Amino acid sequence: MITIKKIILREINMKLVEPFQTSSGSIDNKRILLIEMKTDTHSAWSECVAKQIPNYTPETIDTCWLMIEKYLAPKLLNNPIDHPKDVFNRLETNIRGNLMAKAALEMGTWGLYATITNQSLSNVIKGTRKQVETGVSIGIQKDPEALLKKVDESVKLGYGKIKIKIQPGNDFPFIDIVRQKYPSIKLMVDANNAYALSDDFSKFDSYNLMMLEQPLAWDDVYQHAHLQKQLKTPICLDESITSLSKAKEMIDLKAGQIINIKPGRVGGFTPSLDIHNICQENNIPVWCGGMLETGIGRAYNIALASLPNFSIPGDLSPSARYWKKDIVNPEWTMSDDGLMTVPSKPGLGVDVDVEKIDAITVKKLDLT
Ligand code: OSB
Ligand code: MG
Repeated sequence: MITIKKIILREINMKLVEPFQTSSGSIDNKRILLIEMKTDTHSAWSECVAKQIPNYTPETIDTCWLMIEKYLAPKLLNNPIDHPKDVFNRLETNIRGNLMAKAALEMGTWGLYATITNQSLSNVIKGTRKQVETGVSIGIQKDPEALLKKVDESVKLGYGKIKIKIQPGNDFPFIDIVRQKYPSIKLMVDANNAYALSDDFSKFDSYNLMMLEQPLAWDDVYQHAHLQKQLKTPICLDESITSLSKAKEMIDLKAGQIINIKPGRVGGFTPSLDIHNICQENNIPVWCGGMLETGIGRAYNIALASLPNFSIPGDLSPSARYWKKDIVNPEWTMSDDGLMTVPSKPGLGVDVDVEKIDAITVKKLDLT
């Protein structure tokens, strides 16, 4: 039984080592919402992955703050929890959507449970991998040569998968220059909704891409089914998979062959585990997406990626790809052969640098 007595919300501001551009906009300075949950004896941190603007999903860091403060935290405070697997349903009761806000709290309870029971996060969710494969997501660059330079650096670092962001006008010459030089690297593209079903997709099939991620509307499954029929390249859904039910829809309609699971996007670990399992039963591989997290959110992603059906390298990069100095110790690092170790220590597996967090906190709220 876990009784949460206090939930602390904080906004911190951190600058990315380089701006990250996608088809829906560019980000440089990041506003980040961190959560700390406390019982009488233990505490755990989690991260809300909502962006500052609603250009990925409808949520933002500000809507999440409001939802957590007004509606979600009161469902957890001083209201005992038997097991973190029960938390998602509790947060779902009479509160629609707002999955990133829910996920931040839901995952925090898994972190708390791991801490209290002296187990690693990976162990708590029955992860099987001791190491996970890394991948890098490279933003849209000004020209193909600039992209190639980024890919050169990434290949040298040993990443297990390279994902490039694309949009109409920044697609084929960019993919082409990379494929010419690297005929066999694991390469994929992410369009973040930038295309329409009426566009010509035939060229994508000539680049031996692992997958084409979310080419059509952010909330669409149906049109992706039509597109998948005319494409050999597997479609991977990201934005439109917001629940187990959406994952089933994708599988039934054959709207995609791979799912990018981001625990923040689906409401936390419990729905992530459900999606992982239904995909495994249907021979649909999954991989763990990223939201440019700090080392705190990364701890949860890496634990999740240790599950058996996370068989494709995720958007899991070491701390240095995002931050000059991360807010955890040790920082997340990768080996020369592109692997990250899944911590076996109890709790998140990394220490949170509270002093550094204090120094960059711009807003703080204690809820009791
Ligand atoms: O579409 O996967 C995406 C970051 C923010 C919003 C959406 C996406 C991304 C990424 C970043 O691709 C991946 C990472 O965290 O390294
Ligand atoms: Mg994506």
